[in-house]
Amino acid sequence: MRLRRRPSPADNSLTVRIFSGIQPTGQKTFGNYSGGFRQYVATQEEGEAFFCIVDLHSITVEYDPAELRESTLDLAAMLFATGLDPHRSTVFVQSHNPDHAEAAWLLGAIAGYGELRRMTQFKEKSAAHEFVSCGLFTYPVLMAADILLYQTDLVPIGDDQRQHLELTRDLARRFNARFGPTFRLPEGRYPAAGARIMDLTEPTRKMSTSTSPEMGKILIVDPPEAIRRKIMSAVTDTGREVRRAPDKPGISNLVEIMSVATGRPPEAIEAEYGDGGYARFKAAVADAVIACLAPVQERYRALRSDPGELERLLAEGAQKAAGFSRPTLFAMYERMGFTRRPD
Ligand code: ATP
Ligand code: LTN
Repeated sequence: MRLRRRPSPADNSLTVRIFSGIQPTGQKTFGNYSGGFRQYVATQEEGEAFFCIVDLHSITVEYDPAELRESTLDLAAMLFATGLDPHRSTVFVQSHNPDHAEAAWLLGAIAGYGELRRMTQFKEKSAAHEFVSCGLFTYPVLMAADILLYQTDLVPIGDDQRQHLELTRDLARRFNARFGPTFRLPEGRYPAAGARIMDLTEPTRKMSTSTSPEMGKILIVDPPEAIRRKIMSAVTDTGREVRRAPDKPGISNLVEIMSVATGRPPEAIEAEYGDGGYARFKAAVADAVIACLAPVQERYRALRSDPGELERLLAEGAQKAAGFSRPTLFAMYERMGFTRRPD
């Protein structure tokens, strides 16, 4: 990636910065593996990487406090189990670095009611809940703060976060134009295959941690029998040809899942399974997903059994993260005309 000129005193790094966030809610799915975990591991090699467990985002819809505490450690274990190296990447909890909440408040001054109201995720989630929190509405502003605080170049995400990333870029441009150059403009990194894994029972909706039914989502921690049962009963379209097509969302989704699980391009999979029929193909997809997740599950169980070590790694991560975000936060205050914070 091209290196940029320094746009601000807060941005004194010439290395590529990578940032992504993931919510500590529920059990993570194969969709999260595809658009999230798998990409985090690939991008950590490319520069200075930060991966944030976004607990402040998780309280924007109804949740259980005891569950949030457990899910935070579950997710930390999963991030390391899927291959993040704590010596290379900074893995931390959002609420452990107060700069995120502060920067979100500041960015709230330049985010418009109209643009937030247009966010698809807000429209969908607010329609699905009786009580719509203020936090759900301003959720994308906090996400922008997460990203911009680290002078991020690259954001590995799934397709569902595209609109939020565009908003982040708009806010960065607006801030830079109004208060002077302060933020780098981040770019999204989406996987070539598997950017949007679909629900197995309803392949026109995304496979979602929070809204998919049990049979619609493959959990990363699912035992092999459960994975097989879910894939074998996945909704497919009429026909027997294994080929992606806009009017065949069911089989298209299984081809993408197979591609993610094996690392092979979708075209090679279509060529191999072509007209062999859906049942044979589904059995092969189940085998591939089980084989892909088995080593992750084993590492996950080992890591999750030592919460003290996970907490220690997260504490180290938070301290390191704050060292990187602080100069940007202070530059924001200064540019916006606040008096200097007493030491
Ligand atoms: P929810 O579905 O409850 O809104 P989520 O799973 O989208 O939650 P996160 O767990 O924070 O929310 O998502 C982490 C990452 O996983 C994000 O980068 C997101 O784009 C990606 N992701 C989530 N679902 C899918 C999917 N079905 N296909 C590909 N990537 C996905
Ligand atoms: N909004 C994202 C989670 C998220 C995120 C971020 C992703 C919060 N902050 C910063 C990338 C960068 C989601 O719902 N999946």
